[in-house]
This record gives sequence, C-alpha cells and structure tokens, in this order.
Amino acid sequence: MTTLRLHTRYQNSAGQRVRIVLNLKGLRYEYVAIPSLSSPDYRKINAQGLMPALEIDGRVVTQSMAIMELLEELFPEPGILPADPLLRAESRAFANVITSDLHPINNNRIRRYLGDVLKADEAEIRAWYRHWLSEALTSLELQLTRQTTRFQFCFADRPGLADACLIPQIDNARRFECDLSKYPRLLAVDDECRKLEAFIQAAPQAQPDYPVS
Ligand SMILES: N[C@@H](CCC(=O)N[C@@H](CS)C(=O)NCC(=O)O)C(=O)O
Repeated sequence: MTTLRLHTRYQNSAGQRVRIVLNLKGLRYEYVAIPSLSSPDYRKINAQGLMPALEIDGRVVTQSMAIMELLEELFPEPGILPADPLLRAESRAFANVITSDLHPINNNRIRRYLGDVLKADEAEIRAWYRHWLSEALTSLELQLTRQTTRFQFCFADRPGLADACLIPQIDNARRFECDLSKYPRLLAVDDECRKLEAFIQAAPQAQPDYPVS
C-alpha cells in the first residue's frame, strides 16, 4: 500500500489544491503541519522551502501541479481531467492561469517583499493583490462563459483539476475581501464544490492546525 504524507499548513492554497485532489480520489494521507518553512529540517524535504510537499513511500515530490499530476497517473480513478483531449487542455489552461500566473505573484512571500523591502503599505499591498486577482478571475470567468456546454463544475459534471485550483483561490479572495460579484459563473462552481466533502475536508478551517480562537 502506498504511504502518503502531505506537508502543508491550513492556510496554504497550493496545498489545499492537493488536499482536494487527494480527497476526490479517496486517498488517505497523513497531514504533516509545517511549523517553520525556513527550518533546515523542512528545507531537507523541500529545498525551496515552500508548501506543499508530498512524501510518497519516502520519496518527496514538490510543486502542487506535479503532485496532482502524479496522483492522477498513480490513481487514475476517479479522473480529475475530462476525457476529451481539448477539454483536458482547456482545463489545464484554466488551472495554469491560477498556478502559473496568479498565485506566484500574489502569494505571501511576494506580499512580504512588497512590504518589507519595497516599503509598500497595507493599502498598496491590497491594491496589488486585488488588481492581479481581478485580471485572472475576469479571464477565468470568460473562459467558462464562452463554453458551448454548461457543466456543473468547470469542465465536467464532476469536479476535477480546474475546480481544485479555483476554490482555494476563491477562499483567498474572500479573505482579502475582494468583490466577487462580477464572476457569477465562478461563484456557481464554487457553490457546487462547497457542497462536497472533498472540498469541505480540504478547507483551511477543517485542518488540524487551524487556530482555535
Ligand atoms: N508553485 C508552488 C507554489 C508553492 C507556494 O508558493 N506555496 C506558498 C503557500 S500557498 C508558500 O509556501 N509560501 C511560503 C511563504 O510565502 O513564505 C506550488 O504550486 O506548489
């Protein structure tokens, strides 16, 4: 039996993607809460010092997209990509807008650099965040509204890779009090996903290290 250990933290949107995919596939895994990203111990697991990292039978895989693709290859059922090759490409493109274009410029270390090094104030950092979020979500909303078939989720009538990437981003957007009313199609997908245990159990507030107030 394969042993899976996910190094993550409750508020780790790249890790939340992976948690969703693990749950969609019904895979049991050990949740390893990361106490410090810069600790030498964690750097031994992920030299980049970023979350998440998946230990699989003692070997480590980093980068959420690589992890999700590996899980799809090792555990193909249920699949997280549509059967049709063009739809598969479209759903990967949708996911890439989030994982390659949006998240890398809006995540914590970028915001920290803006504040600590470039001396941007809180309002400027929020403006940065909201600008790039709005650019990305506008394009994702268009991608979905231009579809000739309307699915229950982003690219199928069952949730997959695109949904796993979208929902953590919507969580972040709400945390940053962004106006999401301009994205009704994305919100409709969000509503569908939030009914499912796979998404509920992957959410920040369901994680063992979520702070108790
Ligand atoms: N491209 C990476 C991004 C990983 C990443 O940036 N993770 C963030 C959290 S969502 C992180 O570890 N941030 C640490 C920090 O900002 O200090 C992936 O998809 O796994």
